[in-house]
Order: sequence, then C-alpha cells, then structure tokens
Amino acid sequence: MKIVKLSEVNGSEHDINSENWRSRRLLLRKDGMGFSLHDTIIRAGTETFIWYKNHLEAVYCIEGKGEVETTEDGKVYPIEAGTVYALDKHDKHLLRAEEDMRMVCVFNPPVTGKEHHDENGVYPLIEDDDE
Ligand code: 9YT
Repeated sequence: MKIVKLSEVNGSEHDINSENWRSRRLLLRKDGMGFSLHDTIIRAGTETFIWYKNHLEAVYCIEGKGEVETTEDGKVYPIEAGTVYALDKHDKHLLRAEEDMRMVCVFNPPVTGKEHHDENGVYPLIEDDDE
C-alpha cells in the first residue's frame, strides 16, 4: 500500500511547471500501477497543442472551464468541471483554458517523468514568428 499526498508532491521534482501548465505527477511508471496519475492545472488564457503519439490519456476536469479541439477534424468540445475527454486515437489536439482548469489525468503507458524534457508529445504553440 502506498499513500501519496499532493502536499508532498508540490514543490518536488514531480511538480513540473511550464508556461501553459503545471503538472503534479502523483503516480509514475516507477510506482508499478500500469498507468500514471497527474493533477494538472492548465493556465487561464493559454492554448496548447498536444499530441501524445505514444500514450493514451484520459483527462477529467474537476475545476474551471475551456475547450478542446481535435485538429484533424476541427471539432471543438467544451470542457467544464465534470467533463472527461479520452484521447483514444492519440488525437492531436488544442487545449484552451478560459479559466484555470484543474485536470486529473491518467496515462497508459505510464509516464516515466523524463518525457517533459524530450518527447512527451507536448509542444507549445508558437504564436510569434520571431520565436
Ligand atoms: C491535460 C494534460 O494533457 N495534462 C498532461 C499532464 C502533463 N502534460 C504532464 O504531467 O506532463
């Protein structure tokens, strides 16, 4: 039996901050569960292009609101507290937060914790030609 507290993950090496989001990794591959579990905040006013080509992800919004657009077909789905979206086709998507959105995310296969620095499939949307 293992107990993990968000209060202990906060500020640790498993608390990852990027411009558009902050993700606290509660369970990772090393925990041996077959999935990873994340408590993620998508920051208000941001738009993030995401493609998890190697992972399936389910995302449960528990606070805030925004929308997700699947870029292959241009469909837009509103997200609010109580909404789950499941990327069952490794869908490329744009995630937009109108308010800070708090998401409980599950990945299969589990994230190891190293993907952030290379190939997690998360790429910020470059909006400025000079960047
Ligand atoms: C909403 C979403 O896709 N969250 C992913 C978690 C985050 N990118 C992480 O922990 O790397």
